[in-house]
Amino acid sequence: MLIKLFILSLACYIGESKNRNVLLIIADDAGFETEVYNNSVVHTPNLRALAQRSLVFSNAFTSVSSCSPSRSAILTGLPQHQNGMYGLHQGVHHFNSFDGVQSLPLLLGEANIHTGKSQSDLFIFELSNTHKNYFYVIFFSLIATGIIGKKHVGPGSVYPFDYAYTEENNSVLQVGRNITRIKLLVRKFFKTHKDEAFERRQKKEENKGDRDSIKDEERPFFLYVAFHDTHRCGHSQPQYGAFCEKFGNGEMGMGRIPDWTPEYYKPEQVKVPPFVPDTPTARADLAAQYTTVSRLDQGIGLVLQELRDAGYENDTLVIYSSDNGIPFPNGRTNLYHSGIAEPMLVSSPENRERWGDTSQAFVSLLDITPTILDWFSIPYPSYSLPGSPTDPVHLTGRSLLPALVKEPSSRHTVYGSQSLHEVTMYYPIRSVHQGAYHLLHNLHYRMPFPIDQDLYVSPTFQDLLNRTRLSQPTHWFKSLQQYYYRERWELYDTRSDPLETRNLASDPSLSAVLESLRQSLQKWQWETGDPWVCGPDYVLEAKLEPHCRPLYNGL
Ligand SMILES: *[C@@H]1O[C@H](CO)[C@@H](O)[C@H](O)[C@H]1NC(C)=O
Ligand SMILES: *[C@@H]1O[C@H](CO)[C@@H](O)[C@H](O)[C@H]1NC(C)=O
Ligand SMILES: *[C@@H]1O[C@H](CO)[C@@H](O)[C@H](O)[C@H]1NC(C)=O
Ligand SMILES: *[C@@H]1O[C@H](CO)[C@@H](O)[C@H](O)[C@H]1NC(C)=O
Ligand SMILES: *[C@@H]1O[C@H](CO)[C@@H](O)[C@H](O)[C@H]1NC(C)=O
Ligand SMILES: [Ca+2]
Repeated sequence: MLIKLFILSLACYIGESKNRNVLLIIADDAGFETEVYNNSVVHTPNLRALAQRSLVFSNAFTSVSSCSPSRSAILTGLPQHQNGMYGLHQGVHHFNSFDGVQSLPLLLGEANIHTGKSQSDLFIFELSNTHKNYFYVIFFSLIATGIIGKKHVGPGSVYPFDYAYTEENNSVLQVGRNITRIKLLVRKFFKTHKDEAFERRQKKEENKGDRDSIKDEERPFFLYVAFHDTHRCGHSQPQYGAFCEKFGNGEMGMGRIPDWTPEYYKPEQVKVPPFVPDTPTARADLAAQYTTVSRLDQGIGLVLQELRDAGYENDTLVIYSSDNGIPFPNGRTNLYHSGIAEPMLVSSPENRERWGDTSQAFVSLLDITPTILDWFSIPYPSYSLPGSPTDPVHLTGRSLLPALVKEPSSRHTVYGSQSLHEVTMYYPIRSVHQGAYHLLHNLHYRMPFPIDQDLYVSPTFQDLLNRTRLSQPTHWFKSLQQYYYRERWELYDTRSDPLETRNLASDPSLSAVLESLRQSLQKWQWETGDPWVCGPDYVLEAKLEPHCRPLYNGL
């Protein structure tokens, strides 16, 4: 009886069923230098067009301001201290996520739960769930996964993709910045996808004379396009300019990217973010960054055109964001607002009611994995990691899909966790941003804040060093000394002090705010199995009941 009812409901549902796919676009070190975020200088018509079909988040934050840790957090929903990717993955130091981590591509590849699509799938169904008023069919079909561009996470077994063109087997300039090549790789992904569906249909026809359309045989897909723009280039390929802005521009020795029309900006034109020194050198640096933004924007246009041409526009959730803050002082590698605030566009063809709106909700890149699982109706994973069998892993992020329908009333808090960037750059910070208040805990605040190689050689930072050394005006909002040596606790009122210049941690009138933020931060650290939860004045004794024991070290 139950089964009969189920089949009946399912039959109704099938009538309007369709595939659901995901296109996740992540830029590298990109910020708010776009029309979408009201920068009136830089031209980004393609991002603007995407924003018109998206909900635009103005309070989106990464949990960590470093490439691999952020990408691992995007793809697992777990902060770096929980998934194990403490620092940069590439090169000899090869930080990796723990072997037992269940990443998004792993979960999607193994997913055997999917909304019913065609009756031919019913031969192995089971009644599974009545979540969201839909009936679900279990059938043993996988979601096709693809990655094009910068991967920068490992090990391979934790982040498996069916289709992969990344720095692991290609030049990162080609798969991450050559937008013609990226366009062709996206086209190839869709073609491979359709060819596979065609083969499936042929097999079925041989067996059963089924008359489904090709589309009905298609698996859903998750395609991750990870641009290497707008990352700096001066440290690795200085011949192409500070931001690789000359790569492929058609000038002598630069090669050509046929689909890219470079846009050039004058240093006088750029909008200098308030946390960057306003000097001629920094302005020239930003003008180069803007040119690279034009390649990113045109690349996004090409990728979206491929999606449209392949007929997936109305079936595909598109998410655009970036992994960390822009590569300028106070930006990337910092958990200050300037290091963690990210652009974030979410475009759902099924939820058009808020297209073009701006949301003030506090959202985290830790929400991306829960959002994509929700879109595919796959339950959030529940498992234990070998190192901490008593601390079951559960996602602390939440799906963004409800926000696409209605502005959420309960999203005021995001958390941050940074441990390293390069292997030498140990500087653990934990943070919580709740409403107006932003609290940062610099665990080893007596050490100088470390500087990465890529930023170090940048014109802006070299200029800052020179000016400091020569006692010239830096035109920066803080001194290098202040930048290197921080207080243990930093508390900012970001509404009255968006640049985070006045530390209110010792303000007695805010002691209750400070205490409440410290407690929610601690709670999140325990919940996410943070090994740093007791530092620097206590030691974590993890045996039996984990707890913090005092060191009496004067902190
Ligand atoms: C850009 O400015 C407009 C007009 O002031 C405003 O409505 C919109 O929310 C801003 N967009 C973002 C993303 O801040
Ligand atoms: C990269 O890996 C993909 C498989 O994911 C393969 O098809 C492609 O040929 C490889 N490219 C190179 C240059 O080895
Ligand atoms: C970019 O890729 C296209 C297509 O593969 C190629 O023809 C072109 O030479 C590449 N450009 C550069 C600068 O490598
Ligand atoms: C997508 O949906 C819109 C609005 O419903 C429709 O106008 C358009 O033709 C659809 N595109 C495709 C490719 O189905
Ligand atoms: C900084 O000073 C050094 C040494 O005088 C000089 O070679 C370099 O060009 C300067 N860099 C910038 C960006 O001003
Ligand atoms: Ca990055």
